[in-house]
Amino acid sequence: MKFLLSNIVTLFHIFLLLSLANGMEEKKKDVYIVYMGAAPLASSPETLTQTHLELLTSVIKRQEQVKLIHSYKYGFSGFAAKLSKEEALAISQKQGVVSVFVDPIYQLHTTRSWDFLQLQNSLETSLTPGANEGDAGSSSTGAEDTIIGLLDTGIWPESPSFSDKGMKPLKKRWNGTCVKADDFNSSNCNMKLIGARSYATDDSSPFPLTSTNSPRDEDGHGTHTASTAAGSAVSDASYYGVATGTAKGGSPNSRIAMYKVCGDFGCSGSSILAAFDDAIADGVDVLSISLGASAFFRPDFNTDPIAIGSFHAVEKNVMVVCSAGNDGPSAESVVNAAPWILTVAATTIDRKFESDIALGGNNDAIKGEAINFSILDKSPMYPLIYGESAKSNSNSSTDQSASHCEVESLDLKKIKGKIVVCKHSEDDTSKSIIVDQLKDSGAIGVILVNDQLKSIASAYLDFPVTEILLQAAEELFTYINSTKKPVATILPTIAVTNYKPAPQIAYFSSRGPSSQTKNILKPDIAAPGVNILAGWPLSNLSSNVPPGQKPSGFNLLSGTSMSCPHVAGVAANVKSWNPNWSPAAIRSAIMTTAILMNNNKTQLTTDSGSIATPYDFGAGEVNPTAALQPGLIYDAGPEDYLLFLCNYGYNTTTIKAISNSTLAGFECPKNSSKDLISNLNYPSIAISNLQGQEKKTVSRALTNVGAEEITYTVSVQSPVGVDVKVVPEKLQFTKKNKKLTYQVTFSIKDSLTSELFGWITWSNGKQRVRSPYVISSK
Ligand SMILES: *[C@@H]1O[C@H](CO)[C@@H](O)[C@H](O)[C@H]1NC(C)=O
Ligand SMILES: *[C@@H]1O[C@H](CO)[C@@H](O)[C@H](O)[C@H]1NC(C)=O
Ligand SMILES: *[C@@H]1O[C@H](CO)[C@@H](O)[C@H](O)[C@H]1NC(C)=O
Ligand SMILES: *[C@@H]1O[C@H](CO)[C@@H](O)[C@H](O)[C@H]1NC(C)=O
Ligand SMILES: *[C@@H]1O[C@H](CO)[C@@H](O)[C@H](O)[C@H]1NC(C)=O
Ligand SMILES: *[C@@H]1O[C@H](CO)[C@@H](O)[C@H](O)[C@H]1NC(C)=O
Ligand SMILES: *[C@@H]1O[C@H](CO)[C@@H](O)[C@H](O)[C@H]1NC(C)=O
Ligand SMILES: *[C@@H]1O[C@H](CO)[C@@H](O)[C@H](O)[C@H]1NC(C)=O
Ligand SMILES: *[C@@H]1O[C@H](CO)[C@@H](O)[C@H](O)[C@H]1NC(C)=O
Ligand SMILES: CC(=O)N[C@H]1CO[C@H](CO)[C@@H](O)[C@@H]1O
Repeated sequence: MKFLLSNIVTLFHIFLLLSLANGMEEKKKDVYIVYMGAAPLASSPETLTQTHLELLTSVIKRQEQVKLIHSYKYGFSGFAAKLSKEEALAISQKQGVVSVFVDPIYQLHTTRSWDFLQLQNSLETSLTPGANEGDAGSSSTGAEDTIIGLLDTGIWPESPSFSDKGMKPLKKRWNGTCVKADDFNSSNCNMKLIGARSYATDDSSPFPLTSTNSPRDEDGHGTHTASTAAGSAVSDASYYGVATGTAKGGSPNSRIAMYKVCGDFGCSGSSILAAFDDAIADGVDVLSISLGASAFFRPDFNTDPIAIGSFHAVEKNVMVVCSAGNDGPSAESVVNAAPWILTVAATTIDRKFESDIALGGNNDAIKGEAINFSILDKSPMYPLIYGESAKSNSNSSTDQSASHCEVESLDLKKIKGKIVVCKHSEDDTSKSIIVDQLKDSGAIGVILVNDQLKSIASAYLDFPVTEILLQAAEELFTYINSTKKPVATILPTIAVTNYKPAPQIAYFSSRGPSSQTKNILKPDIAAPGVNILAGWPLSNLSSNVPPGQKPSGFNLLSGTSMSCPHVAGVAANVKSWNPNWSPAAIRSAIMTTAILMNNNKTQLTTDSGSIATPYDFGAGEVNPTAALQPGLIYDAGPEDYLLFLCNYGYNTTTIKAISNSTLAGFECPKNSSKDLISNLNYPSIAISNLQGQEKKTVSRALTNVGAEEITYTVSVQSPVGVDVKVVPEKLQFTKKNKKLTYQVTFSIKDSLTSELFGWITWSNGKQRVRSPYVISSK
């Protein structure tokens, strides 16, 4: 975010030169990941590394230096090394090797990646938190012995969010450490921040990810997510006076361990795996991962570092919570969708940042959204001009380009000293570049007319800008057309709280179904991810500090990156109440207690106003308090996930290599099939490929985690066109029967033209255990 496009170009050129120089004598080598499945119980970490070296040596010809970039040896086995294509192929054929793949670069899930690439001073990522976020079950005490690990950009340890005031020493075993670097050492850690490691640099990587091998956060993202998950309460936090309130993490008593895997160029898969490997051995309880592959790069479960690392984490009882991605609202854009991961979508909160427009004449103010830090007078007002009316005579300039304020299309004399109105579409040059160019050309303010609703308020630090929707622009254009000398001003930003309706699904939040299988419903859950206020480095480097202000130490960001740590905080609280629960049990508690209604007491919608579905929000908006006492849970363990992999299409040989330390005698059932994926004991149900006149039955098992003897009764909410039968309709849990199964049969008369969604709810009169379902013909 802070690095400039020109830096990328420069570094890339240097790299090209270097590789050309080497290329003469040496074939092109890339960093590859060699994944070898579970770490054999019998091997020590040292012998495992020795095995990796031997394997590598066996394929490297000539007198080359043999070097492991990483050796994965605690949570699972494998390594990263520079290899030629031929060497990679040779290794992939060796015994015990599950997969070999080029080290991918993943991205942080703040705002859209194309925004990120278009560089921009990343004003677009900057924006805020909500009145109700951060309260995630934080009233619950406890959690002092729960450790949340984050794979991110590092941490700014001096942030007040990481103060350990009032905390007691950790009571359980912790193998983590705070690594030493030029600007970081163990004195930066305390009873809140108990671990910090860095992987984001490696000399042999073609793109060294950062210049120093320090866990210090030069970006801000990691400081933000860590403080959202488990930051201590900081009163009077604000973004330069906006959104003032107490900033506090979802689980303010939990401890934090940071694993820095991302640098300026993104987050390498080999670093991500190294972080998983250490986090498992260190003893974290919950991992919060706000990054992932883009929706267009579709790695399989055995070539996706996040799927691999999280499988072994979950196998060792570590809960893994991941962001769903910011590639929405297109269907099938969700990533991090393995069934052992809790996948989080993003919603708005009940706060908006309004910068309204006052027009000359007797017009009402037009509601705009943005955060500005500059001062325009309320009166007299400023001349107003539409970009199209300022079109230059140059023959490259069109009505279209001028109306969108492409600067070379404008007659700069005409915009000088005026507020310029510009249309803006998703594919245009980024907003911040257009705004910067207009500012440099002498405009005194900008009104952007967006063709799509964006729930994110952009912050413009030293220039008056506001954004409105196309529909709201009608009045503005009518005024401009009807007046010889139109005038306007942009009013001060106000934070409107109790905004209704909220939550809404954010436009950018990635949507289901998963491109990998339609028989698991993803995403799983939704949480606040728009304009979230949280901790930020106290440096000028990474934050956009308004002129004349000191770095505030807080920033407003948007993305599923921000929603993920909210849920990680809730997961940590659930875990601290129920230390023996499996990751699946914690997920079930969070999903079956989710909220489906907004603060206007109607069903959840997207931020464009349409009714939202489980492909947008999974089981609903996270309910931090109810998740602590779910009554019943859908449990699952490593065997269930192995069975999933059989049904998905992996063979017994591959699956044994992935996980034979858990289950020596595991065999895929002969009847394994994609249809049976729906039988995984998941807290939601997804059935695909259901044709007209057909029936499909799935089974589920519920475990009673509440009062000893209790009866639950089912109720089903179904759309027209589908018949749903649950057998039995009553589940009587006694002391002997803590776990009971039921079957659900779905049948349809006519083939469906689109997916249908419904709900299956078990209730004991007090508690409600609710699961969404989706059925589709394809
Ligand atoms: C799998 O089991 C075999 C024999 O039981 C053993 O030789 C091998 O090392 C194991 N592999 C892993 C990854 O645990
Ligand atoms: C750790 O860093 C602090 C401040 O940068 C410095 O004062 C201290 O001497 C360092 N401690 C060690 C053990 O290097
Ligand atoms: C910490 O390390 C010790 C010794 O290597 C090991 O026995 C223990 O299992 C580790 N703790 C965790 C939580 O992995
Ligand atoms: C129009 O474009 C042509 C080719 O780019 C250029 O030679 C010519 O000078 C331009 N005319 C004007 C009026 O700008
Ligand atoms: C204003 O005038 C422009 C042309 O100058 C026209 O395209 C637009 O439709 C008019 N808008 C309104 C609301 O009258
Ligand atoms: C709130 O709900 C009522 C009726 O249920 C509806 O008329 C109103 O428009 C809603 N308000 C918002 C802001 O959506
Ligand atoms: C940040 O910038 C201000 C003024 O531009 C300067 O006084 C201050 O020293 C800078 N702080 C850091 C940490 O660089
Ligand atoms: C299992 O699958 C792997 C990868 O697709 C393949 O290489 C291997 O030959 C298969 N093994 C058997 C026994 O089918
Ligand atoms: C598949 O086979 C297993 C035994 O390997 C059996 O328990 C299960 O009921 C079968 N499932 C179906 C749907 O036929
Ligand atoms: C954050 C904020 O609202 N900043 C400024 C926006 O502009 C008005 C004046 O137009 C200022 O009063 C605000 O402080």
